[in-house]
This record gives sequence, structure tokens and C-alpha cells, in this order.
Amino acid sequence: MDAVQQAKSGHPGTPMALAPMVYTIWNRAMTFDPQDPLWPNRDRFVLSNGHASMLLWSMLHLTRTMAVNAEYERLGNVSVTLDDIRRFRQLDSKAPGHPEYHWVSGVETTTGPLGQGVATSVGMAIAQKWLANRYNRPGFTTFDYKIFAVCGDGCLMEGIASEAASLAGHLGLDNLCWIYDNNHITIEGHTDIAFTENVPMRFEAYGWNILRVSDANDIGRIEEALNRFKLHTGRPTLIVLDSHIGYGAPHKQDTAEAHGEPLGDEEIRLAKRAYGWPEDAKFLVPDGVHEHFAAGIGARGETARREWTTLFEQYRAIHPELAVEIEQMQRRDLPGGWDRNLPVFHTDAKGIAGREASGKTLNVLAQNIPWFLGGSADLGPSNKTLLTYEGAGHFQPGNPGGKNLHFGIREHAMGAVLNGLALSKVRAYGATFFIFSDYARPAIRLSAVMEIPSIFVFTHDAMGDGEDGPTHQPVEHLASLRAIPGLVTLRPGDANEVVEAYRYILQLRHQPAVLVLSRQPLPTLDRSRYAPASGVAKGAYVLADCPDGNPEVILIASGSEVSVAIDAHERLLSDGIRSRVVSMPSWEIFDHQTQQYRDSVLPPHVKARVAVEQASTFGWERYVGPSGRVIGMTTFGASAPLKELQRKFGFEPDRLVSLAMELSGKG
Ligand SMILES: Cc1ncc(C[n+]2csc(CCOP(=O)(O)OP(=O)(O)O)c2C)c(N)n1
Ligand SMILES: [Mg+2]
Repeated sequence: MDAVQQAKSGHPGTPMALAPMVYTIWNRAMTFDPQDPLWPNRDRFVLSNGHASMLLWSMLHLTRTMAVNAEYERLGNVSVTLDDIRRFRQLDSKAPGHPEYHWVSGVETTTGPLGQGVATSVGMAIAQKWLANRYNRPGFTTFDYKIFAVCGDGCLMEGIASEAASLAGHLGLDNLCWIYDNNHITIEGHTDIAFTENVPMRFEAYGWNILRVSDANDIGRIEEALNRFKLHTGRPTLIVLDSHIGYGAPHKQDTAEAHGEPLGDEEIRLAKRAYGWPEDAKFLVPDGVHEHFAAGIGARGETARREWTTLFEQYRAIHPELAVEIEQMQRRDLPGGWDRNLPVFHTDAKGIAGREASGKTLNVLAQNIPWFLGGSADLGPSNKTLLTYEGAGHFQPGNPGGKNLHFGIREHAMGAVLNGLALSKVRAYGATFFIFSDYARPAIRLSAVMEIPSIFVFTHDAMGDGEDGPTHQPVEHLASLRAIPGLVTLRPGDANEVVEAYRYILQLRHQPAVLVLSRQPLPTLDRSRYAPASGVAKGAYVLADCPDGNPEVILIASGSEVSVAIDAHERLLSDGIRSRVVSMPSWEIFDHQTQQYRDSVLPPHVKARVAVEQASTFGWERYVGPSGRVIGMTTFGASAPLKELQRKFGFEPDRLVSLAMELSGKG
């Protein structure tokens, strides 16, 4: 109440109502050591109704959870101080508006977009099952942690939560508990206006275990429900908690006003009176409270972590390779030899599809990196993401060691599940058609906000599935993903660029990546004649050049248009025009190279530039400059065979040649 009032902004009502529940989870149920918030076997806490962030800041402060940095080092200071809370929602405060993963230690995932948190928790639960299956050995339970996720009406209205709950029910994730704050209030008022379904029945139909606690202040019954969750096997648990938003505030309780605005000084005074709390004290942490948490979660967590650490040392003696794997994974390192045997594709005019090259690469990487796994939203056979080697297996109830994940046709949840896996230090990829990246976009964005290395594999990247028509042909998707800060988007131009793209992506520790792949075969370029594909690691590179290395025209291309540019280039050279081809699979990576490198690829004095990409022209001006040209899309596509579409929209060498001639003044 005090923090929201001081900030003149925020959400007081739900933290007030859920304080007893969050207290019970943290101090009585969860195994978490505030001294080491990165301990791998800690229970996870997800606040999916992220607007109630004051709950989390309170817990992190009262438990004296310690801070860590991005290199996973403990810093020796507490994560959230009382001063941070006094500066709730202010610049640089470790008590920002919503839980932010990479900003505040002890936050397990960034939340705020409703539904994302609970969906992410499903990924965390999948990860725990997979880790337990691989690393637990007789006498050594290395991973048996549980995931607690708190959510409200908003989360349970969102489609992503339904997808995720359905998947969790199918998989029987009994390590997962969602606590539903059933307060019947959202921003516009009573849920009667838009949300009258029977939530418990819906979750029962998903295959969940349903528990109910009818009084959000009854700590004993909350604890009992949490204990029943821990003992329940075979199904995830939903605890429906009946609560009163703004509990104790005489005029605001049970109203939408308690949701998202400060209560006002007088109402706060009255609420404190109702609680039997000193009315005028602000930001009061009474004596003994820190000690109370230290004796509860602190002592329990420390004991559990110490026992685990001792056990882990014995484990290391008996299972040294597995112990090393766990440690590498925790630091987001890769095992030695992770990139051995990666495919090398030989020059081939007919070539191979990006998705095919990807499938071959994934199958090598998944064998080299034990904790690299993934799947598709029901498009495995099209995305070529299936792991087909002996023993890869399918992650299913009863087979938690499978490395092929089956998300079903649930792209929204897939994105969040990938984030949950990445937050659990498992390297995971998820796939669908590029056009449906829209359905995963909120989670992609969050992966970038969180700075976690989720991997999105999108195939059918342009008009390659021509006959399917405009509903299946991405246009604006590349531009919109490139606009997400920190997200690495890569659209490789041939099979060897696909391999190099994976080599780059796998080494990312704090950045997500989107790989955009062709459906149709692309010629495999002659790398003895053109530059090696390792240039991918620079985002863009000079693939083909004029003999004196001093071009008068530059052709820039990505993906399927790279070979079109090469064809045009050869014709221009034979016509005596000094052309250069720049393969540009990734703007994001290129933009982070030195000015010197960028100028060497795109010399500023060469103004005659043509970019070609089967996507929206939006944004290409930055590379072609005011006098350059872009061959791209300014409309939606059409339903027709690819060849006809290429002709109609100008993705042919002829068009490039004539524009290049025109720009170089030789047309
Ligand atoms: C995807 C998304 N849509 C809309 C919002 C804006 N929003 C924040 S809280 C909220 C109402 C949430 O209601 P509920 O989950 O019942 O929370 P309570 O008020 O009970 O705490 C809305 C619409 C959001 N954060 N995320
Ligand atoms: Mg509500």
C-alpha cells in the first residue's frame, strides 16, 4: 500500500489480498535458499499476474534474497532493499513496475503480459522432468524441484494460458501448481461482464487436479492445499483461491479501484487500522520479521541446498560426466566437441532447402549437446525439426527423457514454454511456419526482454509455398522481428549458411534467436569461388566481388535471394560492370560489427546499391541509402506457383541486373 501510494502508481489490491498466500508459499512450502537464488534445485516461483509485483518485491526483501549478476556470480548484497521499495517504479529501482528477470535477482521470469507467466511455468515444469530423467541416479536426486505459479482472472482468460494448461494436462506435469486468485475483479469491474465460465471444470477437463481454498486469509488451509499438491502424482494442480481484492480497505475492497490505483492516504490508514497495524507507520518492517523468514524459508532452503551440495560432490565422484554437464548447463556453456561433425554441403546448383539443411544440423547438434532439444507446433515433418537419430525419443507422459517435444498446434504456448526451458538452462528450439511467428510473438519479445537464449526455427520463409497464397506468405514478419531490440534474426542464403547460423546461435548465452528458413531448395554456392559461409557470424559479408575489389554497384540479399543476386552479379561482371554481392543474413549481428568492418562491406562511397529480399521493403533504406533501390514486397503475395510469383514480384536476376545498370549509369 505504502509503495504504491508513494509511487502514485501501481496495483495495491492484489498484493494486499494475496499476502497470506504468498507468505505461505514462500515461508512454508517452497524450498528456496535466499542466499543462493541460482541453486539449480530450487523451487520456482512465478508471479504471472505481474501487476501484483509488490508481492514479489516484499518477499525478496523480507527473505533477504541475495543479488547475482549475468555471469551467475553472487554479489554479496541483497537483491531488493527497502529503499528500492520506497522507490517502487522509479528509474534504477530494483522494485520496478513488473517482475523483470534479468534486472532483479530472484525473479524467475519476466511477467506482465497476462498469461505469459503461467505458460512459461509449463516450460519450467517440462525442463524439471527432463532434467530429473537425465541426471537423477539411484541414491542421487539431483532435480526434484517444483514450480509454483500465481495467476489471476486475466491470466486465465488469455488464450495462451489455455494452450499451456492443455499441454500441461496432457503431459501430466505433477510438479506444477497454479494458484488462481479467484477474486472476480478485473479492470473493468466484476468478472460477470466477460468471464462466467466454470474454471475448475475447464481445468478438470484438461486433466488437472483441482483444489479449492475458500478463504485467502486461511494460512492453514493454504498450506494444506500446497501439501496436497506436493503429494499428488500424475496431474498438475490448480488451487482455486477465493479472495477479496484490496482486503481490509473499507471502501475499496472487492472493487476494481483497488486493482490499479493508489488507495489514498486515508484509506490506507483505515486499512492498517483494520489489520491492527500502526496507522501512521510507513514502510514498516516490524522487528523480528526478517528473523521469522530466516527461520522459515531461510533455514529450510539453506539446509536443503547444503544437503544437495554435499550430495552433488558424491555424485561428481560417481558420475563425473553428468556432474560436468550440469555445471556447464548452469553457466550456459557448451560441452567440448559441441560442433563436431556439423554437415558440410558441397556445391550443388539444384541445392537443398534451408529447412532440410537445418534438420541435418539439428540432428548433429542434439547428439553433441545432451541438453539441446526441441520440437514443433505440429509441423515437424514440414519444418524438418524432428530428431530422427537412434534414441532421440519423444517427450511424453511416461517418457520424460525424449528430446522431441510435441507442442501441438499451440504456437503461443510454445513460445512461452521455450522461454521456460531456457530459463531452466535447457537449450531448446521450437518451430512453425514463419507466417505463424505472429502467434508466438509476445513470447519472442519477452525472450528478448529477458535476454535469454530461446531459439525459434521458422520455415516457409517467403513465397516458397506459393500455392498456399497470402495467408501463408510472410511479408512484414522479418521487419517486425528485426525491430525487437536484442533479438538475433537470421535468414541464411544456402545450406552452409544455415550451418553457420546454428554455430552462431548455439554460442549465444543472453540473446534469443529467430532462424528463418526456406521451404524450397536453394543452390549450394561454390565456396571455393565465393567467400566462406563463416561470414554469417558477422551478420553480412562480401560473398562475391569484382576482380579489383572496388565495386561500382553492390547487390545485398538474404535467404533465397542470395543466389538470385549471384546470378545477376555474374551477368553484370560479364557485361563489364564491377559488382559486389553482400550476403546479409542478419541485420542485428551486422549492426554490432565495427564501423570499419561495416564500411569494408558497404563502402560509403558506393551509392549504387540494390537490396533484394522476398519480404517487406520496410527498413532496407538504411543499407541501400537514399539513392539505392529495394526489390521487396509492398503488398501481400498471391496464390500461385513460386516461379510465377517470382516473376510477378520481380525476384529474378533480370530485374536486379537492370536496376544495377540503371544505378551505375550504364543502363
Ligand atoms: C496481455 C495483457 N492484456 C492486458 C493487460 C492489462 N491488464 C493488466 S492487469 C489487467 C486486469 C487483470 O485482472 P486480474 O488478472 O483478475 O487481476 P486482479 O485485478 O484481480 O489483480 C489487465 C487487463 C496485460 N497486462 N496483459
Ligand atoms: Mg481478478
